[in-house]
Amino acid sequence: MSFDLDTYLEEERLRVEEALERALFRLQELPSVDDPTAAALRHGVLSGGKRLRPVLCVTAWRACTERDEPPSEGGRSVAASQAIYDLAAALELIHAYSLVHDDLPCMDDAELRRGRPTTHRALGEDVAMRAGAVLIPGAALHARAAARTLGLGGEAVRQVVGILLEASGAGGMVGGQWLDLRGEGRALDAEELDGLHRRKTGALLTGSLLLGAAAAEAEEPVRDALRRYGRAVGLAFQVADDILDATQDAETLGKNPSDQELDKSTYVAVHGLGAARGRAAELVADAREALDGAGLGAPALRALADFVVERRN
Ligand code: GRG
Repeated sequence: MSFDLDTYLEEERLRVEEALERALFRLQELPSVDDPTAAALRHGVLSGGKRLRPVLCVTAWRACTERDEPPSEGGRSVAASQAIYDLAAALELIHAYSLVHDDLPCMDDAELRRGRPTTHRALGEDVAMRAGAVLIPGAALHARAAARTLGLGGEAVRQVVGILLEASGAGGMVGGQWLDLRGEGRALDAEELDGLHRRKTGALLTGSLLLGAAAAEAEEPVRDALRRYGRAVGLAFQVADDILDATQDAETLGKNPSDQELDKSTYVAVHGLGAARGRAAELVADAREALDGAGLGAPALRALADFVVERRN
């Protein structure tokens, strides 16, 4: 029987949205509710998006704990059944900050994100800067609290926070963004392009899988398989992003400017459209092999790997 990914994504997204509301409620203890920073937090975090990173996290957790259905609240406390979504939401807080800062005039100077004005265009540059900064420690603290509510011990809690921060730090997303900015206006070779995107996009996507595995206290071989799956899907995601950027308009994508306008090297520019499509397919096959090798049926993870390269935005 084929996996119904549309229904799965819709149900999971709803749970993630609820978790993000809970996360913002806590974060907004800092700026008073009538401060524009609170509005910027809501604008940056609750403005749509596929919620892929939290969905990957919860799906990996479920694959490791062999729960096929979304966790029901029967038999477990409400707090415990929500906690895996709270943990997963921390990834989206980091992702949201990265988009808010990426769009700033000192970076990509974007006007449109997820079909709406970017946070700084809507609420001001200083406010967007502040909201992004609040999200970074906020995400780490939120992850720690969720891991404790899940009942994880001290070592597992430390792992969870470490995974989140390593994925988003200089060896991961921030380092990748720096390489990206440094590469603007220069033709990168294939190796540089892979290195940049393994950090900029791949690290947080891989971290999403590892976070789910750490929350499930999975064995090392399973974590290795999910790491390989994450590395493959993370790169496939970026190849697909470049294909979409080259073939779709700003209205369909809900964002501008395009990579071409920013004079960025892309998989399409470096390899050509056909070879980029071939690379994406190879990476998805590698992701599936990783699951096979660890004996993980994980139909949702398999369907998500296909979704990453077949998506429309
Ligand atoms: C100080 C150098 C420095 C960096 C700060 C700004 C920043 C940190 C990092 C930017 C990282 C970045 C923008 C990565 C892009 C990742 C990406 C492909 C975003 C689009 O992700 P989707 O398609 O978006 O999942 P939705 O809208 O669905 O959430």
